Amino acid sequence: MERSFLDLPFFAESHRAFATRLDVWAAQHLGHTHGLDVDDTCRQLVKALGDAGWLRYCVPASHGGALEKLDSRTLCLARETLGYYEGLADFSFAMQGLGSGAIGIAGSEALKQRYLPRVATGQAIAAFALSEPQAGSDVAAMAMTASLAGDTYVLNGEKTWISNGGIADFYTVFARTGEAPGARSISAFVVDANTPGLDVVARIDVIAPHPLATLRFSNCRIPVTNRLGEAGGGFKIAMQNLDIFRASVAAAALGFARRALDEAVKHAKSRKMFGQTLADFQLTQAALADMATSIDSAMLLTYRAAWLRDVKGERTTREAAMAKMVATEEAQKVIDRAVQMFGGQGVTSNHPVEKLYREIRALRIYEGATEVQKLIIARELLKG
Ligand code: COS
Repeated sequence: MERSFLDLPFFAESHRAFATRLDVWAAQHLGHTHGLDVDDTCRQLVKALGDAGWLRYCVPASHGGALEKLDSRTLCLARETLGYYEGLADFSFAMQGLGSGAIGIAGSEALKQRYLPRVATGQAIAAFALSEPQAGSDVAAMAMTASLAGDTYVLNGEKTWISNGGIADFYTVFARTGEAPGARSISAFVVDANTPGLDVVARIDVIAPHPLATLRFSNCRIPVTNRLGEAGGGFKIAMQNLDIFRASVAAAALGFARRALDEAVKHAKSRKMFGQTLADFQLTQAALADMATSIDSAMLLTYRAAWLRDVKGERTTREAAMAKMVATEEAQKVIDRAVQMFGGQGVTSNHPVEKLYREIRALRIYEGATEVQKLIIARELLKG
């Protein structure tokens, strides 16, 4: 994978070493799960990523992680590299982080001890259950309730579009506890997948298959101690978690786009037509130049957001939103151009660029659609 960008001052030596080690590992170990269904593929990938120690970057060192706290640049480098080699490897890595992030942010010591070390080794699969049928972009509109009854909370409602739904060992769940209207009455919880009253009621097939499901909670009882942080503090926890992982979605898009460009360059240099190679045509050169420039601009936004968070310790809501929007939108264009360059091969099922074409689409929607990122950027701008 192209790695000259690692010379930029955004990175420390440890990042360069990490990216190089992961690149070598990914080139050797990914892409060997053909023929398995999507659930088994993801289970195997979580195990492989856990055994090799990569999932330790998803949790803090105090609870089995590799670094003192989550490092945004490392998460981005991991997703970019894994995305380059295998979309589901990136997905499995990212969900361990997103699914356990709220525990790291606000969980009690007991919850951190119970879940995070197992996330770091791949022994437990994590999931983040925020969206509902009537509350996707508008998180504060969620309807699911958690009512206090003695020393338990009783959960009722539905969550949908839940990644790892069906294979997760536990879910970070957000529900309304009723302290105040809107965003201020949402609380966060950890719910084990085998808790009575929690059912996976539908699996959802999507353009690039991955484990995705609708969950139903019917009088599902969990101990009060499974709440993360204060009652009513769940919305902020969700947003803080998304602030970290949104920049990493940008990085995954970057990995997909880099792969598409590499495939396109290889093809352009070897494909003969009209007595020359595809790369000899100025139209091809113009396309490749646009693709490379899009990738570099997305890369700069992505690692700016990551660097700001790691080094300055600032809230990076605006920068992460810009990175996510630009990187996913540009990656879609880069990949589309690669498909076009490959002609008929480009739309053949399971051709590398055809797979990327399907993989990238959801990234413009999940963890805040492009339109939501625009709202977030404009809000931050106007509030100054
Ligand atoms: N970090 C910390 N706190 C934050 C925050 C952040 N990034 N974003 C918002 N908050 C706080 C606000 O400061 C506000 O606090 P106060 O009540 O103390 O003032 C509170 O949370 C409510 O914020 P806001 O009024 O901005 O909430 P809205 O309901 O208007 O929603 C958006 C804002 C659109 C940004 C939010 O709903 C969102 O991100 N939606 C997309 C969700 C998403 O990514 N879904 C995909 C699910 S995961 S695949």
